[in-house]
Amino acid sequence: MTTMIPKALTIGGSDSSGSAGIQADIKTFAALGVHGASVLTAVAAQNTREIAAVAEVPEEVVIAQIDTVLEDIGADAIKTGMLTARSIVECVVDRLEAWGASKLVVDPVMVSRGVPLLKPDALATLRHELLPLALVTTPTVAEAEALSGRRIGSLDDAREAARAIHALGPSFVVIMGGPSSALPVDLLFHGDDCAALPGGPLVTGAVHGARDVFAAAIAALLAGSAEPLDAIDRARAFVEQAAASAVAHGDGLVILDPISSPAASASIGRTPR
Ligand code: PXL
Repeated sequence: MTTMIPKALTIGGSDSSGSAGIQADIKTFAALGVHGASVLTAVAAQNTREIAAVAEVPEEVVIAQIDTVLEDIGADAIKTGMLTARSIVECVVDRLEAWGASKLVVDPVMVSRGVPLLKPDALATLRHELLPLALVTTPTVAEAEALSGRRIGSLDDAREAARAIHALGPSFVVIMGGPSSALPVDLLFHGDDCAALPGGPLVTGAVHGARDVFAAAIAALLAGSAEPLDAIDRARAFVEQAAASAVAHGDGLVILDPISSPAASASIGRTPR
C-alpha cells in the first residue's frame, strides 16, 4: 500500500529508561504522525536515577542498519543523537554523504548526568565532518563551548559561539540554555539574526529527554515539509506540552510524555493515534 506518511530516521543510542535517546525520538515521531526508523549506535543501561553502563554497537552493524533502512524505506529527514565514538561518527558521516541527507538535524550529544556519551577524540570529526552536513544543530551550552572553542559566560559569548558553529556548516543553530547557566534562554542563530527564543529554556534539568524530544520534533516536522524556522517554533511548543505532562515513573528525573502532545501533530495535518 502506498501512503503519504512522512518518514524520519534517528541515529543514536538506546536509553533503557524510555526517556531519552532512540525511545524519545520514536515516541516523538509517532506523536507527530511520522514513521520512525532507528539506527542504534549504543546501548545505555539507565533508569531515572543514573546511567549505569554504556556499550557501543559495532561499526559494521551501524553501517548495515543505515544502508538497510535507506536503500528500501528512505528518510524525509534524519536526526543524529548519541554517537559515542570517533569511528561511529566517521561511519555515520560516510553513509550520510553516500545517501545524501538534505534535512539533517544534529543533536551533538556529549554528556548526560555527568556521564560522557561522546569520547573526546570524536569531537573533531563531529565538528568538521558531521556538522557541515547538518541543516539544524541543537547543542547545550557546554557542547556549544566545545564546538566553538569559546567559553560562554554571557549572552554575547553565546552569540559569538552560535556564529562560530554556524560557520562550521549548519544553517540553523539553537543553543539550549539552562536556568542556572550563563545562557538562561534558548538562542537561535540562522545567519541573519540571533534571537532568544520566547518561553525560557527547554532543558531545565528537572525532566529527562527534553533535548531529544526537541531535536526529534524538528526532524519530524521537517520530514512533514515544514520550513526550518517553523519546525523549530512548533517543536518548542511540542516539548513544552510534553514537559507539562511529564511523569515521575521512578525515584529520579521525571520523564517527558511526547505522546500526550497533540498540538503539533494537528499542525502537519495528522491526528495522533
Ligand atoms: O539526552 C541525551 C541522550 C541521548 N541519547 C541517549 C541518552 C541521553 C541522555 O541520557 O541516554 C541514549
